[in-house]
Amino acid sequence: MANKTFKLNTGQDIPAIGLGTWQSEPGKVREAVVHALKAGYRLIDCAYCYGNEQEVGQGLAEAFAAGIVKREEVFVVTKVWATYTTRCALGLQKSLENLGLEYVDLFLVHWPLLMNPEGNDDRFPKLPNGERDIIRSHNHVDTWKQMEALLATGKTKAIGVSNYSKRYLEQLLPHATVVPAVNQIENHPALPQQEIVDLCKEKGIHIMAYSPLGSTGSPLFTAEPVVKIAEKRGVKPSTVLLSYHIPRGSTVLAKSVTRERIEENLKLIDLDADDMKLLNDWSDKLTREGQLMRFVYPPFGVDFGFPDKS
Ligand code: 1BO
Repeated sequence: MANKTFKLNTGQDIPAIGLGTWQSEPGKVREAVVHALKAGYRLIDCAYCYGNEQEVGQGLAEAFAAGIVKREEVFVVTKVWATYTTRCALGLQKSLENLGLEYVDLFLVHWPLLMNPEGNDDRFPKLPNGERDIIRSHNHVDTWKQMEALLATGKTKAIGVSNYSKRYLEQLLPHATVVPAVNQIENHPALPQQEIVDLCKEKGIHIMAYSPLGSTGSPLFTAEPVVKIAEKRGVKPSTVLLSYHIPRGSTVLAKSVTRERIEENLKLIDLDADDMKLLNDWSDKLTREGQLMRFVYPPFGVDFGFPDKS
């Protein structure tokens, strides 16, 4: 299962599981990347906004030098941050320099959002009055046109989006010459995002699921259907939550800097139809009752058109 891949609309194979690096503690990311590659991960997900691309790059360089893996065997994903959505080529260049790479395999628009467009490397700029600097009215289709132009540079093999709701995708797709290869979204049984997942499936856009376990101390680990399946299958609740994405045809991102957990997370299992029904029934119940759980809030109170208002 660790070797399972899906096919992108570009023809590239994308691993079913990847190492997430969002909120990975500085000083631990390099070793986590090396260990993950040793353990068998072949996808590393990063972003300019996470502030740790340089460490990821150090881990990759170390793994290449040690012969653990070759560059072409690793699927590297990064994202253009909101401060570069009007300057995508520059955003990509900065990420490549941080990572020490010639190209990435997939470059995503991190959020359909624009901040401080003429600014420097400040990832979270503030206005003189202390409020966050946000420009909410930018044209995200223009951003996509810049992303499309990047393909010809060879500095990314594929392009995609992240945190795009159905509404944003519906705005984008009529203008897209290149259909996004991926939409990376928060996704787990308590936030199935079915409307987005269904539209992406119809349009050939692959889903990458982030925060599949929720947050620290997440109620997902103790949720009845998750525990029931974990007990029946003799695995940890985290294994059930990560494995949930595979029958859905999605790639799942597992974040950890702990050796044991990095290895544990790789042990995906084949959930059967009964297991999936239990999880899907739970999703439906939470949806009906308005109890969906979103652990990653769309930033800065901007309405991104997600159907749940959590
Ligand atoms: C705010 C970052 C969400 C995951 O990429």
